[in-house]
Amino acid sequence: MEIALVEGDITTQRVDAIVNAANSSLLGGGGVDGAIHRRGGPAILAECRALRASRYGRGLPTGQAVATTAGELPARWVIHTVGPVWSASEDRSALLRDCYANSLRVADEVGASTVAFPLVSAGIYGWPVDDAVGQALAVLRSATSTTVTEARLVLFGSDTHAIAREVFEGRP
Ligand code: AR6
Repeated sequence: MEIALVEGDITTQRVDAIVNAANSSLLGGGGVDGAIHRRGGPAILAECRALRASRYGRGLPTGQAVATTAGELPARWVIHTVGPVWSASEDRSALLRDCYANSLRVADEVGASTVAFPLVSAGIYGWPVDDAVGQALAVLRSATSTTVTEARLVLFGSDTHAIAREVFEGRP
């Protein structure tokens, strides 16, 4: 699997699936979640509501992932995952890695070969950007049993992109 780092807006990526940093409600929010629902149109929310009415009556648990249509976006699927809120006193990094591992598994299930990821938890949920990149890369670099051929980490803004590149290249 090729791992690419790009600076940009995930909603414009031409890939099979984009990952959404959602919340358990699956009913939208700010950040990348807000952008995806805004630009993807009402079909995404309609499927999210259906998921809440069926499989996820109590919401999507942190670390899990589920796919819906991508509505009017260039991608075919949105894979919604729920990152953990950053905590300085508790190590929640296993849950953050679960987000990437479970999103890859769902990509395999729907047959998505190219997948774009945002930096899950590194916005409103407060995760330090450098560590969020490290957790993402730990999963993506060790993914062996996936049919995904390209995992694209989409960094929003030049500062975030610069930090991600340093982590990617192993610079201190
Ligand atoms: N494309 C790519 N990355 C983006 C975009 C975009 N269009 N917009 C923001 N980012 P966040 P979280 C970056 O806050 O921390 C929502 O309200 C952003 O700069 O979107 O997991 C949900 O409903 C940051 O680097 O997600 C939840 O309630 C990264 O995406 C909560 O926020 C993640 O920031 C989830 O918080």
